[in-house]
Amino acid sequence: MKRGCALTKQEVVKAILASRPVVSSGAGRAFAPANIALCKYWGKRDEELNLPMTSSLSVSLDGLGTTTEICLRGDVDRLYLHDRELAPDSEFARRTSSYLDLFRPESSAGFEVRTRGDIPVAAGLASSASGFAALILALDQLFGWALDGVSLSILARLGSGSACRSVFDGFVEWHAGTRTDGMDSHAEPLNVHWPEFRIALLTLSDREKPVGSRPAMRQTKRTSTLYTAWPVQAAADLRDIRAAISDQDFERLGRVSESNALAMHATMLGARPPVLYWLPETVETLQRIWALRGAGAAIYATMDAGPNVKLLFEAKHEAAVRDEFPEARVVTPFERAEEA
Ligand code: 2P0
Repeated sequence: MKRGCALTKQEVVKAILASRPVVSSGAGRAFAPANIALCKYWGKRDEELNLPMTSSLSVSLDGLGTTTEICLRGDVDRLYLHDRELAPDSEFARRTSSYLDLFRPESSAGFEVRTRGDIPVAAGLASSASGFAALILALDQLFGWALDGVSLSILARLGSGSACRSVFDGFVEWHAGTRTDGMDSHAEPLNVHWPEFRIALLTLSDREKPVGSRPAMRQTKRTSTLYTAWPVQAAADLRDIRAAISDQDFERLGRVSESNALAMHATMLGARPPVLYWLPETVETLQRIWALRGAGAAIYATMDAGPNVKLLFEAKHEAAVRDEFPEARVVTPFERAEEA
């Protein structure tokens, strides 16, 4: 892809860390939440820097996410997931090490990284979002950079686009930005609390998906004529969702979020060859949700790059959701705000 005068990842890191200390405080430890997009990120304008075609808006899952500890040790990276060392040639280790390359004080320095997550990966929650967000927050502590949220969000994006949203809690908007260096492409928290807001995670299949979201996005953008409609739709949906959040108008929020997810999947179906993440159970679940809605309960669905379904609803319908979907994991994104 022609990138004009865009920067490399390393140049972005250098620009952000220009005046920061390079001293290790011994260790860094941080938690970052998973996030679910209500207005989706689908398609990039720059694949090197993970710059999106459109802005997106998510809600972070309070308490569900990744915790990472990091220190400098030895001359090779050692990565542990739930205390089990990962093979250096595993996909996770290779991706993490190539991200860590951006931050080594010397090229011979190795990191020891210990990661644990309570993310139901099988439920289709991207662990890369909370993973790279926790990693950059832990690096910030390790090196004592004391970076602001915008800088941390930009650096998290270099690991995985959606990770830039997981640097913050609650509702979070990722501004697509227009600059080729991506310095205006970062997330921002909306600072709205909605204690009654609920998300339920439904695992319909834990089989590995046939195609990862990264190649799927690329294929959709390059070959789907339906994708040409996506930026206009996403911009309109974002405005609607922002307004619905500000008015705490749940039905509008649910209606637009569900349509936005379905439109994203429609762009994938238009790709050649098509990308289809849905299973028969996905359709069946949507129809069960629509039946609940037909009976008067404001329960909506959203789906990401996988067959599983996330339900959006308010506290007053939690009993109905638990009744219909006893296997669902119900998350209260604003729990802490509720306690405060
Ligand atoms: C989202 N997804 O907004 C959308 C909806 C999947 C479907 O962000 O290539 O893992 O690392 O920037 O962030 C998944 O994309 O992709 C994603 P990269 P990422 O949540």
